[in-house]
Amino acid sequence: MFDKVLVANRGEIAVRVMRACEELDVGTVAVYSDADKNAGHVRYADEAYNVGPARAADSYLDQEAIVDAAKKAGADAIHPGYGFLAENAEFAALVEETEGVTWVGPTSDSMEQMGEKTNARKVMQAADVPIVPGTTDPAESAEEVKQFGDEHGYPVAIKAEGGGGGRGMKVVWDESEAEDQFETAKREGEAYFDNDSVYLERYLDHPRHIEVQVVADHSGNVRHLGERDCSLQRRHQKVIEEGPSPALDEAMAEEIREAARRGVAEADYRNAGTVEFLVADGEFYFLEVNTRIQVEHTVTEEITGIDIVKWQLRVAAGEEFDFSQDDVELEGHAMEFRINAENAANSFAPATGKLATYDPPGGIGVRMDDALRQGDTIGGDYDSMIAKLIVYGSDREECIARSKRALEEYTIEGVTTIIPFHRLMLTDEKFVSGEHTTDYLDEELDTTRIEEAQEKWGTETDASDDEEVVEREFTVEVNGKRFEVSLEERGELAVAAAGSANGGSNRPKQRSGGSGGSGDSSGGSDATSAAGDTVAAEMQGTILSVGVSEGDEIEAGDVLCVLEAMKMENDIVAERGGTVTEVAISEGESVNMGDVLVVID
Ligand code: MV4
Repeated sequence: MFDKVLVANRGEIAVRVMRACEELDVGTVAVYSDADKNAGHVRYADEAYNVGPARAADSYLDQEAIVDAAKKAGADAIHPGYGFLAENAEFAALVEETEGVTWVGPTSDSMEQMGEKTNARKVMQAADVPIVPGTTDPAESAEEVKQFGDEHGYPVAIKAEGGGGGRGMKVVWDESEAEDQFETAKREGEAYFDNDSVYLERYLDHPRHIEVQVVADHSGNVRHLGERDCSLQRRHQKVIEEGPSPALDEAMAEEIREAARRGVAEADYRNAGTVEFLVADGEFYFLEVNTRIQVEHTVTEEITGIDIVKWQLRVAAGEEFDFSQDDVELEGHAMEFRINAENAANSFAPATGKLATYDPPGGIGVRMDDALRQGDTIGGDYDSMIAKLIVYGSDREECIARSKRALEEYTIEGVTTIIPFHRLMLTDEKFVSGEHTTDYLDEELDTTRIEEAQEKWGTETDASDDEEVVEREFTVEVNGKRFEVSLEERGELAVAAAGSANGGSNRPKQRSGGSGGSGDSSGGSDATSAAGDTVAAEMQGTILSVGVSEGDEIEAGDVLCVLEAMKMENDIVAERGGTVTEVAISEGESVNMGDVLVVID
């Protein structure tokens, strides 16, 4: 076993991995950015190294800085957690090539192979795992899309070879859309994944999302640890995960679990991974493999009693499993509630603030995975998840009842969270009956019910009296769908006077401090730059593509650029026409909240 492990991550997952290390009597090394120097994972670790400024691209994603920290600390392994570099095959290879440091995860080759979606589909097919009807080679033309549609029917999904998660899929609802969608899919594949290759699948309507946890050691032993149902998602972001799935009968659940095992064995996979499936019309189909520990691994740990992270460390250190597949028993039911700093009543807009009160629940069957304490500040530098509440019950009914109790106990004041949303879901007929599909939140749930829940169960989120609270309205387009987003900016204004290219709808509304006093809601600066209105970034992120050039004549609705933030692609859309007088960003560039993107006259 290792002497010392560097955890190349932050927040709750960093503490989660360090807890496993502690139990194995392994030393822990944290890395942190300037924004995290007092963070919970730094407090928890035996030692900690600064790897750079707040911006993730310059710290948690800086591969050389992470490896240098491991060398400085004398760490003999690196665990990546999830997100950041966890599925970056190039980083895995860098660690594999670093003398004396072991990568805790699948090999970089496995990550490459499973990351190439058509290859993953071929491997699964070879293992007799059902795949979504479609191609296992790249599609070369829109004509192929039309032929596929003629043969399999519409809708057709065009998927990016390098895509995954919530990214890289275009749906062709009829033949007339084939040309445009094919070109868009290739262009976005190139922009987002540096790979314009795409493949085709029959689009399954209203599927459920079922995933199987697998672990494999170096002797080729492969174990499944049961499935998780992740069908409650919002814009491809999981919100509540549970296991076992309420939507599968035991026969299909067993079939899916064994299919995942066969596929992982065929791939000669090592360490922990998750095999994702779609379930529709009584059939299941392979979707993709995630080559990392997932946020929701906790659900599996609660129903099997197996510490997955410890087994990741043991397997990476060369140990074999000391349990057979028959020893894996799924007992009871577990749910994981992602406690995000978001305003669910306002399109789940990210929220920030100081934790005036942080009082998590406890008691039998209640697990908190977090890295926070009262008084900590939730900033906007990283993703919005601040904790995970995992609840176990002897069956789904007890799990729901216990979850209601735990969420009622959970008191957070000073920042808006989605706890009221979770409490609503536990009373929602579709969810409680287990009949929800992946489209439910995006297409069916009445948002007024979320507002009512927030009214009923929301807590004080007023900024401290001396803090300025500025509310800004934005119109963004996500995957072709327009959203009115109102973002609150607290404390030092990132941008004193970002005017707007949209005639004012994102003009800052200056409100007095305290609990959102009325203030002058139409206030805020009218300042626009001499060259015209500036369109500024409202959140930290990465420019995926730029749609305009200086001198362009644009119209309202034109996409100025695409900003990736919190794992979502956000089209930044001009709200009114004009001439582009300045393009201040370029593809691949990271931007901070308030950075000027485009100036329009
Ligand atoms: C699909 C699909 C329906 N049919 N593929 C979304 C992102 C990527 N991981 C795959 N996704 C989907 N692929 C076919 N052939 C529906 C989705 C999908 C989805 C899948 C799982 C969980 C949530 C989802 C939300 C929207 C769409």
